[in-house]
Amino acid sequence: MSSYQFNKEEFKQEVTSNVKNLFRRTIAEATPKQVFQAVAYAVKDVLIDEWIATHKEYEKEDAKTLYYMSMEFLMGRALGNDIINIKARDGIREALDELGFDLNVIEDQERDYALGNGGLGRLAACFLDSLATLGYPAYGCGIRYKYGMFKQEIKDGYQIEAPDDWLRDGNPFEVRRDEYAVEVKFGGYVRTECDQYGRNHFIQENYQSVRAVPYDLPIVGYGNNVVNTLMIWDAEPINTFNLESFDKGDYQTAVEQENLAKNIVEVLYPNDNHYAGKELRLKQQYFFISASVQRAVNKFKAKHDDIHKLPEKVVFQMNDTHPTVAVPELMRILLDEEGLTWEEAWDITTKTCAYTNHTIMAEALEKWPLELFSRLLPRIYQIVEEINRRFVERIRQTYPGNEEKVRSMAIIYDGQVKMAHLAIAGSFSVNGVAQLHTEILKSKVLKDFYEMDPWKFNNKTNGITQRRFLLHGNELLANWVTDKIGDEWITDLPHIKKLALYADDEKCQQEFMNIKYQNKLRLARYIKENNGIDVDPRSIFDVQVKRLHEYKRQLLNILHVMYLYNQLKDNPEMDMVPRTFIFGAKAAAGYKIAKLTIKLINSVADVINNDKSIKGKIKVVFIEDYRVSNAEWIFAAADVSEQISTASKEASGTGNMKFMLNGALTLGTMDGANVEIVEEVGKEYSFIFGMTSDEVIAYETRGGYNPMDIFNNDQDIRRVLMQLINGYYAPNNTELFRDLYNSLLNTLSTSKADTYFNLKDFRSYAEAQKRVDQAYRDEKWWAKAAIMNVACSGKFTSDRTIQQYVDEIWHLDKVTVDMDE
Ligand code: GL7
Repeated sequence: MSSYQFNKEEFKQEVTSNVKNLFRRTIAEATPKQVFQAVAYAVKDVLIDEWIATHKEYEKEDAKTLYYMSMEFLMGRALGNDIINIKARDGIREALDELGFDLNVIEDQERDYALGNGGLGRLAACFLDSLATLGYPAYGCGIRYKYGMFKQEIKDGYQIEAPDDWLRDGNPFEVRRDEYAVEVKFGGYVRTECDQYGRNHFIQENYQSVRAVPYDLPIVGYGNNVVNTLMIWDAEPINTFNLESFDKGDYQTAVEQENLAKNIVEVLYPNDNHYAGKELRLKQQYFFISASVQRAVNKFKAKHDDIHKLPEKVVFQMNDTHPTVAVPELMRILLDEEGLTWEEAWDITTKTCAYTNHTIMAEALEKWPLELFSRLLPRIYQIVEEINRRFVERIRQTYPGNEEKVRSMAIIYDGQVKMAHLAIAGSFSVNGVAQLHTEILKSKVLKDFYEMDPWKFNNKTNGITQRRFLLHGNELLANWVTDKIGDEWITDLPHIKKLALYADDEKCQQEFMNIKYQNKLRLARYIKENNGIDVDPRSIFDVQVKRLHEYKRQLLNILHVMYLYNQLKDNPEMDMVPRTFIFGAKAAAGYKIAKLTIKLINSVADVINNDKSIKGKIKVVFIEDYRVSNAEWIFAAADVSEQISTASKEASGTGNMKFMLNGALTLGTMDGANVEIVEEVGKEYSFIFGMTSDEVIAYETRGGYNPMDIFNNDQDIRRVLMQLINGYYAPNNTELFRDLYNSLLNTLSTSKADTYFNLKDFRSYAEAQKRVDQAYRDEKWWAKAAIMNVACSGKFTSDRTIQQYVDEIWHLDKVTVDMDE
């Protein structure tokens, strides 16, 4: 298989001529942003041929295709990743050098594609990278939001949200595919018509509709000429507004349709792990699902006559419950447009759809009010009612006389459509995202479903792509690894195990620690530029970066910082390794307690960073606008990876894996994939603390615990808590952090006090933090432990995850693309 041959002179010429054509400038006059655009178009020029060749090959092989349906794809930047994957990074760097530009600066001009909130969206992006690299036919199906995840600014310690106008300068990589536009209908009513053969036809009338137009983005495999597609849908008015309709009196309808189209794709909902029940959100879901399912069926029918064979060629993976309307939408097409019987349609649908559960947080469960659901999607609602009727019938047959089962499992109940139940009923596979998470699903959250259909349930532990999070994000370490053990790890991460041979070698340890130091310098410069704070690259970089959520317990982390600071104030000579506590997190715009936690972190930072008496032993930094592009630098620079969620709450976590791959040691609870990380690297090279998930769940069934006992008996904790309400960190407003204090200690109701066990786990956490401090003093041990973390990260590549999905769920055909043909 020959792959792309980079030609430096040609490339320089193309960039120069792109600058000229796009901006009427010579290369010497071009701004870095203009050069970025010019380079992007030059790279696209290469990709396009491989993209076409890949799809020719899929056609020729008539390969089974995955449609990965997701409301979110948190892609980050494309250019740097793409040029790595076409193996042209060194060449392009040299070419740009010769033109007088620095590749890093050029890459920095690209905006992140932030079409996602956090882990769930980033997982989808890693999966696309692995699918292309492994050569599997796959489409990502999503929404082309006009505004992605908001940009976070910190003003006076508070989070301010600014719109993410990511498309302002256009997107050089996208291709608009007008020829594949389809219509999506909302509202109105369904009229039933009986034909001459006595068959019912269902006709939606008086509806509003939009035109869905797909934009394709290339997803480049690593060194294999495969380019897959992320297809994101834009909405347009079905008829451009015209005076004629005004005359006809349809003015109102025309305006409404125009607004509908404009609103649907306007913005990504910034909620992570939280269901808000907004009508527009349901519109977004049906919009992109209907469009994607129509496209998939049309594509299948263009090549095949027998719709019954759909499951042999097509599989839909639903990324959480957000795309669940795919089940009734496929049913609608099979029943109403293909004229199949219910039994035939259901058989095909349940062989085509599969569902991944990503959370057990009750507040994240999607339950749409019937009124809203039936008004917006009248035909879909009829179908869901029939699915429910048959499903309940089956429950009653399986468990005669047990109405409790109906209550807990029905799809429609209590005036709501329960999307998780619909997803399970309509799927042939239901998977969790880490061993512990899947066990909790089977034994607790989805127990009844598991007992009725155990064969559906399976685990697929999440993974991450080492191409972005080591090869791109940490070039120094990547080169070092390749020097030691060769470059197989790039496409076969378990190879990295060979590094274990070097873990005891003192020279290697020094080299490793020196690379870590260089990465810490790079992050320190970033922090200085963006936050104006000086941090000591010789201090321990202790990092918690992820969405802000109570269950993730950033509060526990900052309470511990406050405790440590108290100790230092009491005893300025206290012997401790200097520590930089680094935070990065966005809070959902409406999540008050999360936003207050950000303010607290910044207030604590202000006090501590300006206190000369502690001689810089502690620094606290809140990195503004945490996102994929700066995350790559942060992982590279971390010594300690904070993974401190309340056990049982974090389904998997994937940041934990990115830290490990970059040689940070995990300070964490036995939650999510932390359990498997510890299993791989060993407890001796991690810092584990806190209650187990069984203990947490046992307390929860008993209605919680009483944090006042701790408050009364532990004076260090009491002191920290009092500092939340005595103005220690907010001299002008002693009430500022009252809500945080109350969330921990609510004296009116213990069941609402400290629901995430911050205080319960505090001592155990502080003790683990002490072990970190002790361990870091032994530089050789630390280097060895860090190298062992890298060496044991092989399991956590998304290549492994994808291969398991393929082997056990999707059964896709692998394809090779040869550019010589
Ligand atoms: C999440 C989980 O919270 C997270 O633990 C997991 O790693 C991720 C991907 O499986 O999915 N579930 C969820 O609703 N969000 C997540 O990030 C938003």
